[in-house]
Amino acid sequence: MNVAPGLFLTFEGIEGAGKTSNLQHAKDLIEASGKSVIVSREPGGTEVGEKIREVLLDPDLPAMHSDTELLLMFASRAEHYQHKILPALNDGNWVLCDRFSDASFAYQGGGRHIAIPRISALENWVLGEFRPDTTFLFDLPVNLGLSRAKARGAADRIEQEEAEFFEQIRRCYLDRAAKEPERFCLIDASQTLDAVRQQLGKAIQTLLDNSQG
Ligand code: T5A
Repeated sequence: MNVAPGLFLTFEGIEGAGKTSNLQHAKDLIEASGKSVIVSREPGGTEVGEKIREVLLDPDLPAMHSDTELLLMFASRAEHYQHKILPALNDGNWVLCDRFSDASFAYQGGGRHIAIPRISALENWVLGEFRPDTTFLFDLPVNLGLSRAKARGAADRIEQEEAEFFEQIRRCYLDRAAKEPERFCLIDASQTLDAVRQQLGKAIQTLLDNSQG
């Protein structure tokens, strides 16, 4: 639950789903309504968090234990939440974040098979009861997402995993969306960029209408 005056919106999905491509569009729409917007990302978003991100995504590092990976994600998140997200929301900004804790449940839970209660315990430790107001889940078949990500450039450490890893992540995201339909907004990311933007634009307009009413 977010009790600050600004809204916290997160963008989730498998690799190549189009989150980054659509964040700027969402920012433009919200700013056009007169609101102030901060865009950020995870892992990362702060000076310390970006250093942690470098370690997490470095393709030249030897295999990392799944607990190490999870703890580094939450170390980055603790810094991000305390030093950037919360102050920005308390100042009335809307914060748009490229991935947040749902990614830990999907990747380290669904993908790496860490027990969900262990991830929930970390989430409660780092965030208390704070959760995103709305989570846009960009959903598309794994092969399409991976081919888009591959066409864009060299794979990072996590992108080097097999397709089945990402199938499990996609299933975990969809399960979470089904369990929390009031928070999740499902976007069909297999469509053209214009069509995806239209879906996102409608959902953002609803949020803007509700925030003014
Ligand atoms: N991670 C993260 C965890 O494991 N646990 C966690 O708790 C957290 C927070 C982050 C990695 O860390 C993992 C997940 C990730 O593996 P990242 O670089 O931030 O690494 O990875 P992604 O967020 O997955 O970034 P990607 O760039 O791969 O995916 P996007 O942002 O969804 O995709 P985008 O917008 O960059 O688009 C990819 C390509 O597709 C094209 C774009 O032009 C671009 O070239 N594209 C489209 N083409 C056709 N039609 C469309 N509709 C298109 N949309 C985009």
